[in-house]
Amino acid sequence: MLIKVRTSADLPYSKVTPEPVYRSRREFIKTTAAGAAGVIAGTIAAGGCSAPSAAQAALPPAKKWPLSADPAVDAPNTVEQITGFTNFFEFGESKDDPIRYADRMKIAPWTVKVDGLVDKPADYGIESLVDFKQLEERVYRHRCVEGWSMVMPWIGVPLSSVIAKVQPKSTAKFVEFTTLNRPSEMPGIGTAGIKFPYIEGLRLDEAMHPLTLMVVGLYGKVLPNQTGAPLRVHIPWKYGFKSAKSIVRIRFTDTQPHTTWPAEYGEAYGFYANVNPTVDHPSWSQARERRLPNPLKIRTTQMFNGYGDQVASLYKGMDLRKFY
Ligand SMILES: Nc1nc2c(c(=O)[nH]1)N[C@H]1C(S)=C(S)[C@@H](COP(=O)(O)O)O[C@H]1N2
Ligand SMILES: [Mo]
Repeated sequence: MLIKVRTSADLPYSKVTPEPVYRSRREFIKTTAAGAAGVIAGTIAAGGCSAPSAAQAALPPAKKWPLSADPAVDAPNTVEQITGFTNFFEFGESKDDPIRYADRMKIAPWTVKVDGLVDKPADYGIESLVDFKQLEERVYRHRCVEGWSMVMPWIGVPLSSVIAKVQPKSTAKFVEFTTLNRPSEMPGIGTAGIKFPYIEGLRLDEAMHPLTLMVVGLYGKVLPNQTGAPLRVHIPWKYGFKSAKSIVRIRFTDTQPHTTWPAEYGEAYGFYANVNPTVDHPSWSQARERRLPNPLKIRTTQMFNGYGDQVASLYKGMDLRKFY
């Protein structure tokens, strides 16, 4: 007789570890590391729902970027892994809500409002911001605050090339990204416990850094909706939450933008959010990470997610414990 033992791996992630740690003030449930690992493995294995790629339109060819993560140790995750386990609270709080509901979002037509301290403010179509003849595929490490990491072969253009088209004024010091807030297509709006629209931001020199990517695709195709279609950023030396998805407005300003996570739970999430193994989250150590899909594969977290030789100079003289 086979006795089925219910393990933590059978539980949906949402039942065990509410990631949105804004809740931790109220009702945070602490899980053991091993328990959480089992749950993550279960969620990915159950992977469940549909792999998104069949219907996605193909992109023009992208140049392979030479400075990829080391392919020997950093094999890219599959499209199923990347799209099946992610945060996009507009579709719900669980890692597997976005793959279930994100296809409700209409991504065409799409305009991006560019405003603030900029010489060419306008409502732009995507093709006027992104040069689809210059696409690059960059294999980037991705590290989340909750302790997991993946490797993602994003396709896009340097954000600096987008910014150059709209010409910020010399007084601009920051760039703010506002993302789509459309309750009729986004069932998490109204149920997820954070305020919408989701807002992110960067210092202008971070935004102009050659590693910062404006992403439009994944594995040769336009972005699956739950990864932030049609336009999202990725900043590989920062925690995953800095990567705003489904951007509808880019605003240039001389003051630090009021971004979502520091407003919801500032003790845990700072504006900078540089990957830093020595600054712990109130609920988690940041010294190690679990490379999905195998949560038992534990790695040491690297300062700036391993991109320190390229980005550390941006923060010279700053106390990175204070500006976390
Ligand atoms: N619009 C929007 N963007 C968002 C989020 C969100 O809820 N809404 N979540 C953030 C968080 S918390 C993470 S970890 C990353 C996850 O997506 P990725 O794995 O594709 O980077 O998206 C970020 N961008
Ligand atoms: Mo996150």
